[in-house]
Amino acid sequence: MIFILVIAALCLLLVITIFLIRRQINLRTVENFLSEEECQYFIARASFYLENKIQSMAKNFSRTSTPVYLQSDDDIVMSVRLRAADYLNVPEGYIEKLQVVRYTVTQEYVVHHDWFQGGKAYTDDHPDGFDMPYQRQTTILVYLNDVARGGETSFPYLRKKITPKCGMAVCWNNLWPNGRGNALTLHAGLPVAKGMKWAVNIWVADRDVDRAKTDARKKLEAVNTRSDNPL
Ligand SMILES: O=C(O)CCC(=O)C(=O)O
Repeated sequence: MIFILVIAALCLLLVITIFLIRRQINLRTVENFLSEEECQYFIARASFYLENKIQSMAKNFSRTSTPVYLQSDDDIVMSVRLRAADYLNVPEGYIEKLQVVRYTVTQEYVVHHDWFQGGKAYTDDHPDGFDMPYQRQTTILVYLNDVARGGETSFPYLRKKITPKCGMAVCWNNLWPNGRGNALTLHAGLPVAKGMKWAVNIWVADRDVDRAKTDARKKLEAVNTRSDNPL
């Protein structure tokens, strides 16, 4: 009898733990987060950058898809940024530069986390980079088209696979309540089997992104100045 009670208690504990983890990650989808016109606009703008090779791509061996960053310099990009900020109830400055990703057939992004594990930030005046001065608290991934076959976003620990749908957003929390990265948010963009896949990453930080980078740069410069000074 005691044995059965212990097993039941352990099962209950497991169910509660799974429930709390799922609630923390809060993986959800939002239909029509972007309109069809906005999706087409994002694809056209990213295609222009890709065709004219305006951005040089850093090599990343876990991703065969191609990323393109969009400047926040037009009304449509700005209105999407404001919509995302409003949806999460954070200031617009918490949102990183939007990143459009394009996958052709067989391309994928293997399992990874969106939160930083000792990553670096790179700017023109610090090409060698400096420690990431913020964390990505939330990801909003919006699909910009329907994919003919494949290209699902897979969350192995959550046993979830999401099929891309034009305009639909997938949203989740990357961090634990103490601000540390949650390893259970591991996810992948599965290989595209037919057609193309386009999506936009809207990464939301835990603080103002530009201010965090400026503060970190200043701190680094202060340290460098001190170490240059023999006194
Ligand atoms: O394309 C997907 O489904 C996932 C994309 C992703 O995880 C990323 O770009 O960081």
